[in-house]
Amino acid sequence: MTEVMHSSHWGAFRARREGDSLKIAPFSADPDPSPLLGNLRNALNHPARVARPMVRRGWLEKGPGADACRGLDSYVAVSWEEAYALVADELRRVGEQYGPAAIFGGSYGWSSAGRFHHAQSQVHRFLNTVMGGYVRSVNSYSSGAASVLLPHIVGDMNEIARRGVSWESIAQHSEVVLAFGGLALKNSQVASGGLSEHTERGFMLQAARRGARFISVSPLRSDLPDEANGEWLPLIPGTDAALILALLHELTVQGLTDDDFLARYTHGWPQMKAWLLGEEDGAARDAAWASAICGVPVAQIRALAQALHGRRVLITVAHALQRAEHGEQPVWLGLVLAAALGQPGLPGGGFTYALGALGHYGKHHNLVSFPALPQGKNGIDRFIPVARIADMLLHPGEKFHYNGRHLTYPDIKLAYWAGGNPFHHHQDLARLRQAFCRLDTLIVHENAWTATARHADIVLPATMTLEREDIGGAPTDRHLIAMQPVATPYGEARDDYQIFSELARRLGREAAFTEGRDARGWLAHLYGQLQEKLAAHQVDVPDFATFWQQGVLALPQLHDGGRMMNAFRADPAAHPLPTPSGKIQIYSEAIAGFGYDDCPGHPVWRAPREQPSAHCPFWLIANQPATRLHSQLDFGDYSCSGKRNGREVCSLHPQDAQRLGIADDDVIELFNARGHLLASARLTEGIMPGVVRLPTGAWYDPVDPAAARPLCRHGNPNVLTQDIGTSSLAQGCTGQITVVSVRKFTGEAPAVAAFTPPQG
Ligand code: PGD
Repeated sequence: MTEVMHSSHWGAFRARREGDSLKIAPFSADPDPSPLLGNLRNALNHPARVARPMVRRGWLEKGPGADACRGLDSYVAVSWEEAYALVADELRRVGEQYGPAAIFGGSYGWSSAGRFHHAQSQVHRFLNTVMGGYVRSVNSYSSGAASVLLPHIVGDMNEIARRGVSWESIAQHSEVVLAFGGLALKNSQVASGGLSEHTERGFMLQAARRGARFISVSPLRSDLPDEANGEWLPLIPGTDAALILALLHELTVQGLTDDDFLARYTHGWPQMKAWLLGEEDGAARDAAWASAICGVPVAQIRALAQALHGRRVLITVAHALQRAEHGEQPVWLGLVLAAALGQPGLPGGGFTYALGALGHYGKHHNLVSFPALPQGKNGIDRFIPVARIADMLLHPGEKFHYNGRHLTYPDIKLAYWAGGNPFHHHQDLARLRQAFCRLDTLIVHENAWTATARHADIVLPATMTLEREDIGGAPTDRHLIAMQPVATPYGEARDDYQIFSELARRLGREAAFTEGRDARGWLAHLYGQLQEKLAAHQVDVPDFATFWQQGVLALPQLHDGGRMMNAFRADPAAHPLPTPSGKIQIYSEAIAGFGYDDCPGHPVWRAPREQPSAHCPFWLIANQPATRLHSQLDFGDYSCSGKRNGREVCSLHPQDAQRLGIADDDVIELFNARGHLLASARLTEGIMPGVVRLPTGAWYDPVDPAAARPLCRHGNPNVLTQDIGTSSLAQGCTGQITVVSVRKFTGEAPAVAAFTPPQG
């Protein structure tokens, strides 16, 4: 086969098929390609792929209904004809009997980079145009807390993350980059829609050579790359809010706050200051107070406060920190710290949310963005915050708090999922299984037999990106990529679009769904819309056929990093922030008015409900993996090369290992009240004692899926994490940290079976 252009969330590339394997060459303009490309090499024909439509035996024999056998049952292969009939009949039944408000179509997940075949968009469009709507989910697992909080206190998250302070500006101007949660390159190597140039490493090197001081506040040393030549400030997981409060206290009592900035550009500093100083309750949030919580010595806290004064300081708070109980607090405090230093709106200074958490952030925007597939109109106005799915399924009709509203969980009968893996992304997987067991029907389109597919009633084999045409692009990526197919579909796999088009036809709504276009027709149509948008700016680009043939289109960009804060600083009256006061809200009357103790009107420290104890003495950090994107292609070459004996690797400090009699490479067991898992031990000084790290993304592989406390033999940390919201404000995902016990596993460790398809 000839070489073609293609793209993924982790980079653009050229690919050629050679037998069963793919030859991949990174995009020539990419200065630092991601090794994740290696996961595509063996993906096409991997035995973990779904080859045929499959129906769970229990569902086929008993029909729709709550069933505790989900996750345990075998599957029966059916023809596409049978599969379409079953799905169409079931959608018709649920639609007629209960209406679209009984269908959950959130279908959260990253799916693949192509913008047309983006599976989640396909599900939404299908349910809107064919079924009249669905119950949706809002926000993301990535930034559930921040995306709700930031509009109350400064503005839309995209303005303060994607359009935050640019990497160029950091390379040129920042003197101190204080990164809560670090700036790990494993995170910025991915961006939804694709990333043709990985530039973070180069920018950090440039800044460090100029003398910028990078400080990574994290329990893990690996959260800052060597190129930053920075410092590691270890702290106890989840305690950044306490540390920042102490920095603010120190700046205040030393008279180092920028009071002119605070008076002119912020709202609520007097309330915050009174609380910091303990004027209300006699409890000063000083260095000694914080040190007892976060484990950073008092002298180090004081020295850091001094080091921030009088310098061009950039504060950033990683996604990871807000993916924890009370995750709103460190985000809010990072902004307050930048304001107290008078930095927002200065070149290379201020607050930028989640820099380096994705390859999108700190980049420039394209002049116009590639149009999204139109979603149609959702006739149902009911939603859940995305990470509340198990609560919704387990507690229909119950009330819950969210962002000042008191909402009710709907009664869902059918869930439709394509392009996501809830048995990867959700917390407390035993509870999630119970929740899914209450559905009448779970329909999943998947490339591969993920744990989600193994819990579904109907599994429809979807093509993977390499097997179809698409267009890859992101609003901050200056290359639009023609994603040309490199292989024919595996087995009987079909495109999500093809599947939905046929279902739409059977349900009498084909024209509404397809608008008379096939996939190529949609690509040409969306590209045509892009052409029109560019033409409005007097920019001519080649026609679709030429673009398709050349494979890449360079797009004009804006240089608008930090635009909202820069304009606000320059003239706050003319360019107020989109907040009630028009200023940075250190105090928010709106949030205070909601009356939530777990997220009051100004940022605070709140201890999490679970803390290390005699039962569970360790903090577990379940962060993003370095060898794959989330759970995607966990069976890929590169992902597997990071495992040991097929199990995920858990890092722990040698002191802890010695005390527990654990050696490098030993199989260890992590456990708590929710479940247990096996992993391979790796000893490293680059982690705080008392903390263990196990990345997410190993496919859930329970020995007994129905056990109350299942054992995952592969090492999926979400068998252990807590399924609670960040707070009543945002109800975001809290999967980043939890408490566990650790011991050496003795006896015969069960072999990993995650990539062996279920019995058919
Ligand atoms: P992915 O592994 O990307 O994870 O959760 P998400 O569900 O997005 O799942 C995408 C799925 O789509 C894969 O199974 C892939 O095979 C499938 N797929 C790919 N292309 C296609 C396609 O074209 N069609 C169809 N039908 N399927 C396709 C990610 C989520 O996990 C996120 S964003 C975050 S930030 C969270 N992070 C954490 C965390 O830090 N800690 C914990 N404990 N848990 C987390 N979960 C969250």
